[in-house]
Amino acid sequence: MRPHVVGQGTHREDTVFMRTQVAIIGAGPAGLLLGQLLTNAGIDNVVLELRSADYVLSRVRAGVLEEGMAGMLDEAGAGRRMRAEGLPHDGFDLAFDGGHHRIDLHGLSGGKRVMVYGQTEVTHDLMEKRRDTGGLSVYEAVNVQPHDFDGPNPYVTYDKHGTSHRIDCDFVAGCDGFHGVSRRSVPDSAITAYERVYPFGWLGILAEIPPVSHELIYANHPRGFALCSMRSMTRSRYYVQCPLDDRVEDWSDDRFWDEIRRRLPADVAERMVTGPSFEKSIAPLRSFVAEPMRFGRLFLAGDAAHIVPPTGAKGLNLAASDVRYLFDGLREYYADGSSAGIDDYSRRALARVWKAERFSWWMTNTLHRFPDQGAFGQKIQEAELNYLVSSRAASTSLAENYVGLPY
Ligand code: FAS
Ligand code: PHB
Repeated sequence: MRPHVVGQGTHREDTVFMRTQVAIIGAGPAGLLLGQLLTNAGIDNVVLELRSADYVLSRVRAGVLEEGMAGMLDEAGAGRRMRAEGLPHDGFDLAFDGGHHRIDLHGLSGGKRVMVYGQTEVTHDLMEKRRDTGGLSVYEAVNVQPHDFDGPNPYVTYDKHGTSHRIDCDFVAGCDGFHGVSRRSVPDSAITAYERVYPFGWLGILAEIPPVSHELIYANHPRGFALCSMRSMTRSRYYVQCPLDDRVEDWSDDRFWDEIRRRLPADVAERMVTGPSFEKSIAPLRSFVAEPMRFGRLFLAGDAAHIVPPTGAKGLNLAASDVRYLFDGLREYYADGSSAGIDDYSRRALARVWKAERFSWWMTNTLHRFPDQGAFGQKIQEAELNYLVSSRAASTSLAENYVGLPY
C-alpha cells in the first residue's frame, strides 16, 4: 500500500504532491516503530529521514530494552532476531567503595527482566520490516518542514535531489530527535522547556572482546563513573565519565583501559579482557522535557520531546511508551472517529516521562563525580549506595524503575 503521487504540482512545475494519513519525521526507533504499527493497522504513513540509512545505522546508542519495548517490537512483527540474539538480564551490579553488589531485578520486580540488544539492531530490524511490508521511507530528505499543523489540513514539505515535495496528511509525528525540526517548528509561546545539563560526558567504546561480566556493572568511583555493558558475549560496550571538553582523540585505547580498570573493584579489573576498540565516541548528558507534546495535528515523540542521561537506560524505552500512547490514539481515531486518545496523549506520555526523568537524574547524581561535590559528597553517595544494597525497600524501588514502570 503506497501513497499515490497525485501528479505534478499546480503552483510549481517541479513539486511532487503526495497524500498520506500520518507523516512521520525521523527514521530512528520512534519513527520506525510508529510507522510499522500504523502500517500493520492499515493506516497509511510516510517516514521522512534527513540522513542516509547507513548513517542512521552507524550511530551507536542504547543497549537495554524494557519488556514494554521488547513487546512492541514483537507486536510490530520485528522482534524475531531480538528474541533469538538478545540477552535477557535478571540483574546488574552496583560497584562502589572497592566492592560490588548485585541488584536482583527479576526477584525484586515480581519476575521482570530487561533485554540487552543494541539500538542499532532494533533500528535495523524495524527498517527491514518496513521494507518487507512496503512502507515508504524517504532517506536523505532535506529541508523537511511541517506546516499548518494548528489546523485540520497539515502538510510537510521536503526536498530530495533538487525536487520539492509536499505531503498532505491528517497528522504529523515529530520523531526527529533532540536536534530535529519538529519541536523547533512550534511557536516559543506554545512550548515550555525544562532542562538540566550535566558537567561531564560519557566516553564509550565498542570492542570485539568478551564482556567482563555476564551482567552490567554500574560503578561509582572518586575518579568518576564507569559502566560495563555489552552487545553480545563477544562484543563489549564500556563507558567512562569524562570532562565535557575532552575529545575522542585525547583517549587512546590504552588510556581508556587503564582508566576504566582504576574505577572498578580489583577483582573485576583483574579479569577484564582488553583489546582494540572499533568505535569510540563522547556523548553529552542532559535532562530535558518539552511540554506539551502535542500541538494541534503535530505530536512529538521520543527524543524530539525529551532527553534523559543514559545512566538509567531510559531514552530508547521512553520513545517506546510515547509510541504506544500515540499509536493507540491514532488507531482509535481512524477506527472509531474518537479523538479521546490523541487528546490525552501529551498528559499520558508526560506522566511516564517525568518519572523516568526523575529516576535517570537520581541514578546520574548517585553514580557520577560532580566537580564541586568534595569528600563529603563522595561519602554521601557511598552512604546512599550502601543503603540501597542493604534495604529491600530501596533496592525494590531501584529495580521497578530500572525494569520500567507500567505504561
Ligand atoms: P533518534 O535521535 O534516535 O532519531 C531521530 C531521527 O530523526 C534521526 O535518525 C535523525 O537523523 C532524524 N532527523 C533529525 N532531524 C531531522 C529532520 N530535520 N528531518 C528529518 N529527519 C531528521 N539511550 C539509552 O537508553 N542508552 C544509551 O546508552 C544511550 N546513548 C545515547 C548516545 C547518544 C550520542 C545519543 C544522542 C542518545 C543516546 N541514547 C541512549 C538515547 C537514544 O537511545 C534515544 O533515546 C533514542 O535514539 C530515541 O529515539 P528517537 O526518538 O527515534 O530519536
Ligand atoms: C549500553 O549498553 O549502551 C548501555 C546500557 C545501560 C545504560 C546505558 C547504556 O544505562
